[in-house]
Amino acid sequence: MSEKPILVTCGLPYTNGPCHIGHLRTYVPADCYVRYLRRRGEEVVFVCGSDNHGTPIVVSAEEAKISPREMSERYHAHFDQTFRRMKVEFDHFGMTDDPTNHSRTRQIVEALRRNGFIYSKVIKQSYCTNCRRFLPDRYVEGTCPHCGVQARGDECDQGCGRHLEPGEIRDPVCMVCKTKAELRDQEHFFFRLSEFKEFLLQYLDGLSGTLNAKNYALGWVKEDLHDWCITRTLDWGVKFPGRDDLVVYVWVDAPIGYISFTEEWAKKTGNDWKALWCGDNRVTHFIGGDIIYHHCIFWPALLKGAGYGTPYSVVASGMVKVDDHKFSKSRGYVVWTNDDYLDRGLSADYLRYYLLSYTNHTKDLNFSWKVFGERVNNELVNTLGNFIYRSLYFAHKEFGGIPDVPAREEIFGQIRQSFARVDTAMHEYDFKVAVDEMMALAAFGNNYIQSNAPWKRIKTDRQAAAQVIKDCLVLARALCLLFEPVLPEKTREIWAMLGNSSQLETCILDEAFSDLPPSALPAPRPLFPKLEDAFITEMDSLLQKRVGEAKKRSKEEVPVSIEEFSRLDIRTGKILSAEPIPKSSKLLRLQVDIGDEKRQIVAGIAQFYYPADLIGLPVVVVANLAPAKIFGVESRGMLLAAGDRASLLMPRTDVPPGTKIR
Ligand code: B3M
Ligand code: ZN
Repeated sequence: MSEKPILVTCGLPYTNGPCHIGHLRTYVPADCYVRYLRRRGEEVVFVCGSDNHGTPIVVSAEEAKISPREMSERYHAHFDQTFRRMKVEFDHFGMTDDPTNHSRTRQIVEALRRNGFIYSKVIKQSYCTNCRRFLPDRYVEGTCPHCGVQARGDECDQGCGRHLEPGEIRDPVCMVCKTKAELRDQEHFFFRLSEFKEFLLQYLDGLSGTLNAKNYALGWVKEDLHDWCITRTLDWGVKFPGRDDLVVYVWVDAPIGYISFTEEWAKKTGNDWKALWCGDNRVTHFIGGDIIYHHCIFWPALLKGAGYGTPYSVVASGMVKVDDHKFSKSRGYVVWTNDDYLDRGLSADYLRYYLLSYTNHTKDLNFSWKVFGERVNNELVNTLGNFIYRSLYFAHKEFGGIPDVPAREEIFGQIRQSFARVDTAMHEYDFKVAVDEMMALAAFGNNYIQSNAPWKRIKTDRQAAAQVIKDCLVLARALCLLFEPVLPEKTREIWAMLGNSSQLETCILDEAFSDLPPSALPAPRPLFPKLEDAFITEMDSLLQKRVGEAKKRSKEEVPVSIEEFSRLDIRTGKILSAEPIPKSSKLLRLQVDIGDEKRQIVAGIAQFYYPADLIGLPVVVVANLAPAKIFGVESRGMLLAAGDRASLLMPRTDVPPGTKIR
């Protein structure tokens, strides 16, 4: 190949908790893509590593009473092993806390500073007077200034999903001791992201990858871009050059890890990392759909500002749901890769197949044990497995191996067509379509053997039976090559059963097109065991139990005393006026009579009510909620409503506004 090698990376897992199937949504498709390109004969470098810095890790390490480095090493080893077990095989899996990344990060920050893209400014930062420290990122919780939902210090993770700058969060509270934080002045360093608007518009226009990444990012860049504070008051992390009291924000040194890991790989293998990163490159990032902003806006601007080449492609996956619920460890909607899956003896290939073929890469993927069982049994076991086994079994039994007849030309034609369709889908990062095409070829094979019934033909026409079997074996070999990126374990075994002594990982797809020479074959074994209903039911009830326990725990965790309850001033009110808030599709500005006064309340109910219909309605109001500004509009109180469609609570009979709820 005359082109440069392609560099593929995956988002880096934080080292503060075990691998779950939510993680795999990025890694399995990336690994499949890399294997596929290699089967096409392309040169690919595949690197990843663990993300060791940032407050999530410090907070978890503090809880576990170990150092953040220890915590990181523990989970680093865990991810490394788990990925290998899932047959996600990186050429290098590094750590962002290793020296290569410290020095590469400092080099990039210094380059940015030299190029005038970093400035310092005194800002107000949350400070806990009880713990006597500044509260970066996840050390603080409060209300999102954009949407009013409970948020973490650096990100509105439950609400609008926006990135929050230090000091932006409303009503900050210390995560550790729950003390109300105060704001104190502190000098920090900022990256001039706002200067990259023109560059980003042009860059994103030409960006390859999935459309969700490109389009979301374009929308955000057009809306507004503000500078990013890139330092934090923490000990753990990469020291900001010249300042011992500050480290760089984790989202600076984490993506730089992609470069550092390439450097480490290059050193190990005697290659040149610069060829992969500088100038025009073929860097392809696989990420989760929740970190598009970081990869399509912040990261390319950082690279550009420091004089590096910018990534060629960003492939962003949809999120994973469990039983149709948003993935959530605390609510029990989680499936652990080791405990719930691999350790129970389930094949990595089955899960890889499900993750790749359930839905298109950019859509949300739902995991359910029942559907998992059905897909595996109907497709992998009954279609692919059945076809391969029947072909090999019959070849061995009747002919002792591969019969000595040339395969039919139309079989090669069929294979060629399938390969072309798979290729198009793979290049569009549409893994579902690609895998469906593969399975369609297996179904073709299954039909072919069924309708030509060599077990009947052999009784009258041995030559005709030999022809059918030969065609099937040629199809089986093509399927093996084609499915290798999806099912690396099973295909390796099929490859050996087909009498090959070569390693499947070193073969290319073109090998499907030469005729198979006659040779002896060993007796085959069935390779795709069926998943029993009882097992699926057991796994499913395990999950339901976990959800049930989480529900119980969350209720037990915060028992509310009657005193606490009586601190809430909940009363009846009456809506006097209602109007939309410009530029917000969800919010309404209400004036509410609460007895002794009139209150302005902002409520997220615009999608469910016409403003005019609300006027005069009795409502229930929490009157002593701390005031908040939502979308720049002051809100002093909250309406009570039930459910996803915000059904407003109201007294059953007429009571005057201001009546206390008890
Ligand atoms: N460690 C995990 C996440 O937010 C984060 C990814 C870093 S990629 C450079 O998904
Ligand atoms: Zn505190």
